Amino acid sequence: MAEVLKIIKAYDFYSPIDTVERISGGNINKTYKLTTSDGEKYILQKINTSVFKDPDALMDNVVAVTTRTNAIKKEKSLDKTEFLTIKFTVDGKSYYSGPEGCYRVYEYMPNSVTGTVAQTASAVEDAGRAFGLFDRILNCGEPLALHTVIRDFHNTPKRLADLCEIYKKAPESRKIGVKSTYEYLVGQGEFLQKNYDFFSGIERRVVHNDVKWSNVAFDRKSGRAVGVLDLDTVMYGCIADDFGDGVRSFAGPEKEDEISIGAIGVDMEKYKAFSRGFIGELKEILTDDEKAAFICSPICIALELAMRFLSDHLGGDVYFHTEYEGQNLNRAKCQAALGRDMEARLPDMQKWLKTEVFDGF
Ligand code: GN1
Ligand code: MG
Repeated sequence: MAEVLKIIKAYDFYSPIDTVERISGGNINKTYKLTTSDGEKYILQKINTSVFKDPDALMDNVVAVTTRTNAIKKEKSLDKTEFLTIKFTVDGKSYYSGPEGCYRVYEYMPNSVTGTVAQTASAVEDAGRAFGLFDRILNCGEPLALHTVIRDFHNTPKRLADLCEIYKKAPESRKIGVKSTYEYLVGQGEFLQKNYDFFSGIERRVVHNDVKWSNVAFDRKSGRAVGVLDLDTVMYGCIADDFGDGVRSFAGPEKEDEISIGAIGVDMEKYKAFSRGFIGELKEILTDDEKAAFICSPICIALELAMRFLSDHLGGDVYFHTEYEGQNLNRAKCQAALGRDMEARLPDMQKWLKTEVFDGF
């Protein structure tokens, strides 16, 4: 906390900071809510530089994205939607860098809350709409110049090769309880390769790359989704990956480390709600290949996350923040079980998308 008090001196908050509150939730960065004596709120984040090795590139992207989204909000009078805004340091920099690490400040989305809104189908549809709108406006007009902040982010064959490599080297103590999940994932190699090859040939677009429940801000009173958070992984990629991520997060179990197998599966009502919201905003710009990629993308993303969580468990929990021993293994098992359930429901999901959302493309 002493560290935080020092960082805030790099900013002019117009009135003194009264309270600093740690916000839980993110797996990578550390987040705090700051409140001034006038009741103004800000978000302070410590950037995890082991994950984001080039903070200049990361913050160049954030500035490019926030500038574009806020310009479009103004131009199109998008009064009901909020976009993140960076607060610059008194020296005019987009982030603070010093011996304490790298920190940045966002203005707080007014009257918003995260995580507390019930995950009902209508809230899911609304959240889908917020992400769809975000992706749509980042892909209109002059193409944005963005850095690739993490290479091979959705390269599932590489994620699998990395997992196999880590598995070979991992101590026996980390392999306890891992075998069946590991073997299941290895068995998905052909499926992942086929889809990765297909996705790689599809139009590159600016995509959010972290479409999950905790990255949606809701209005405190109305409960409507007002905007999307977390711009760290906004990069060029395949828009189907955002759809897949949204499905696995919004229509899967609410807890990412759910261990009760009976509670792990796709909620088809929420699947439909998310598709309506997300695709409703994007329908006009999607190509047939993109639409086709939406069918398998939720399975690919669930398996990708299962591989990432399992690799981190085997490698000693160095990437994702954990709150208890074995959390990454539970997360991996949960995503693998979700992948399996989606596989079984694939015909239903495909039918719904083709007939109800894409008018039989
Ligand atoms: C990480 O830190 P957070 O929660 O925004 C991860 C995402 C995963 C997500 C799973 C840079 O995001 O890729 O989908 O956890 N971010 C990075 O909850 O790896
Ligand atoms: Mg993120």
